[in-house]
Amino acid sequence: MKFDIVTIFPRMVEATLADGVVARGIERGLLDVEVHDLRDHTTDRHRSVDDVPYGGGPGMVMKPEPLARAVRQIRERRGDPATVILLTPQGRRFTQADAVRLSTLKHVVLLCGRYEGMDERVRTAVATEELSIGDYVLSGGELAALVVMDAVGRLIPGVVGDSRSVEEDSFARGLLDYPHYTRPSEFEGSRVPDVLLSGHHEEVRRWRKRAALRRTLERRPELLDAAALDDEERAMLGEIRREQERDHERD
Ligand code: 6GU
Repeated sequence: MKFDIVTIFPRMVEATLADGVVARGIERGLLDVEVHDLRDHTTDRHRSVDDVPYGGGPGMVMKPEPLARAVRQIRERRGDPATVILLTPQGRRFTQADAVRLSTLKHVVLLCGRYEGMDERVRTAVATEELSIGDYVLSGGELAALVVMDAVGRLIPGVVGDSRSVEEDSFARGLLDYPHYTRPSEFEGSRVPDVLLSGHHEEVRRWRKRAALRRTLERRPELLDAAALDDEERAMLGEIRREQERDHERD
């Protein structure tokens, strides 16, 4: 899978390609990542990528031409991408479902926004979609592009060593993860739940499922509306809710 990232901070992006899951994908020949310096696509002496806003007001606006030129060159050198994504806080919220969708594509271009904003014609004439990674403001799209590439890259078969850890991920099924434990069996007075030491695989499986449901209900109840629960999970969730009602009555 090919990624092309267009940014005014290429070193910031390149620094993250040396380690971690994306680095592994590159080493294994599964990911082909190129970072493009937006300033290489300017034509003026000052290599300007921004200009004052029409209509006045504070801040600068990213010019459309360097971004359009960068994407044109990517098309010429690397082929037509399946999607050109503009990373901006105005975008639709990036979710695991987007990561899964993007992981099926052959070639994704990520455009990192900077400054107060982008000329609107980047959105309409250059990008094919706009994504945000959450409801907070970053000073640029670089970190967001790296988040998207990490979340997508780890779904490419072979990038993560053990594919079971991707399949069993929290969010792969729309629920939060169950608690994990390793040795020692007692740490600062806190013991690992007995069931995990018991060797009863079926009981362990049920304990984990129940713990994941309980956590999701307590911390992110809205996820349960969208999660595809099986019969066992629906029954467990009913039990957990009844337990919680009993606990509240007692308070
Ligand atoms: Cl994609 N860009 C910026 N600048 N801020 C963000 C974001 C993106 N997603 C969340 N906050």
